[in-house]
Amino acid sequence: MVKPLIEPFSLVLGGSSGIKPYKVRLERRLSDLRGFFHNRRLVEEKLSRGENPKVYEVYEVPQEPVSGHLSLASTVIFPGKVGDEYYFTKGHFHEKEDASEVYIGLEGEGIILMQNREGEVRHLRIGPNVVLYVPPGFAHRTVNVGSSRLVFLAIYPSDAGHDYGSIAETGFAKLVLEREGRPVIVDNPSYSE
Ligand code: S6P
Ligand code: ZN
Repeated sequence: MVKPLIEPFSLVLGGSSGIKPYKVRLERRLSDLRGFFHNRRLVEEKLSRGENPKVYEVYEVPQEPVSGHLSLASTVIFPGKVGDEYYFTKGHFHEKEDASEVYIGLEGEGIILMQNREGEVRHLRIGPNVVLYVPPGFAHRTVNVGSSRLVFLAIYPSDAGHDYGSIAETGFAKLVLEREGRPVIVDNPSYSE
């Protein structure tokens, strides 16, 4: 029999980090998202005034990047906008093309944008008690469209890998903007295939 690499464990959902205990904490500030928001001039103006707000945090329980294991991570996206564009995560493809992912909404209101390599976009709502499946081949970005924190749990193959470069280069084909107090999904004029 193969000796298991790790012992079974459990986590508790909730609290400021979304899961507890966690192993790794990451934070992404506006300066880490330079070039991601559609109004780049506004981002540079804010940064030059010394404004560098925290946009999101990730709390991870990673496993060894080998086939068969699942990693867990909660994400907390703070409420906020750059101009009319809601705060979001960078977004990524999984390097392993057949790696899917499950998201479970814990707090707040969000929209997940999903885009395949052909540039086709899908979107779904996430919030408490929503379980959402991101199929293989779709890059995914989460957008906080509410006025409070958006918190969700992600479960994904620990050998999925993260390709941030493709999205950093092309952007998503759609933007999520506020119009009259509500989120709308519009074409991204600067999307390049
Ligand atoms: C990992 C999963 C999430 C994100 C997190 C932050 O596969 O999709 O845990 O890593 O929401 O987003 P990003 O795009 O900065 O990794
Ligand atoms: Zn992912």
